[in-house]
Amino acid sequence: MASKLIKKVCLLGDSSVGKTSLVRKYVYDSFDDKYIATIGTKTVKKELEVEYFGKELNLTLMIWDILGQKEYRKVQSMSFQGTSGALVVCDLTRSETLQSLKDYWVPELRKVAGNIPMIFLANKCDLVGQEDFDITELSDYASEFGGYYMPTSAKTGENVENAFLTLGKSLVGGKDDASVTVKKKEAKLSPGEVLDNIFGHFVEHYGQETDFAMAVIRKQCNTIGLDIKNPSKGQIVKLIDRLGEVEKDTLSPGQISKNKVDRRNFLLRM
Ligand code: G3D
Ligand code: MG
Repeated sequence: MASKLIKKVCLLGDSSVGKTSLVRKYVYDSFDDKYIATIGTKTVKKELEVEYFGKELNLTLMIWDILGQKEYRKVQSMSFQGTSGALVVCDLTRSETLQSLKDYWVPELRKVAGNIPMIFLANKCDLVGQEDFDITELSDYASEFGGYYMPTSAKTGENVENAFLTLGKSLVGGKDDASVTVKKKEAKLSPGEVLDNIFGHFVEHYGQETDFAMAVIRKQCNTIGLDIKNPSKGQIVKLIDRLGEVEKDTLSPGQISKNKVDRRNFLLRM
């Protein structure tokens, strides 16, 4: 069953960079959610599915569209409270909006919300030929904070969904309550049960006869020196890596990395 998680995120940046347009494009093009009445800022809700260690996670974003006018400092910093992540938006056609992120928005956000995931957006990328700065200036700045940046257009939709999804993923990828929520849902596994699950998973996905697949597993366990009755965590990690190596002959890179995630997920339950 999918775990549920609710996170608050903010859009911030100068007036007219396109924050409200980005939210509209994202929320109303896909789903017909309605605005929820709030004080001072607009909030919309959007549900998305993200994968976390091979598990489906139902993530609800509470999206706060914050007033861009700098006179509203109090409202802004109140709005930042409790936010888990942010889309930090500038307008590619106005370089002063990038400068504002550096001078005002990012420092203000971090003062209140601390070191949270941020995705940096250079909006209005559809206005080709009207750029006022190069996107590498944004990527240089973003690299100080984890490096996520992308050109977006609320008009054409370019990267709009991607921006929110990337933010969503970064919220569950970190060391926060997501891992706790996921793990709590499932019963603990003994080391033997973890191995049992990993073996079964390998046999199921290897695409060879069961006895042949089991022989492969035996060989890898022997090489590692893994004792079936009393495996250590480190040995299981090694086994997962080695099985991934073996699969290179028969499976696609995508499938191999998915398998690894599934198998590590068993280990997480130990
Ligand atoms: P804000 O919420 O950050 O203040 P808005 O910004 O979403 O209100 O957008 C400000 C103006 O920029 C709007 O124009 C909007 O249509 C335009 N805009 C927003 N995003 C884009 C984009 O990606 N491309 C282009 N070409 N225009 C965009 P108006 O004229 O209504 O003020
Ligand atoms: Mg707005």
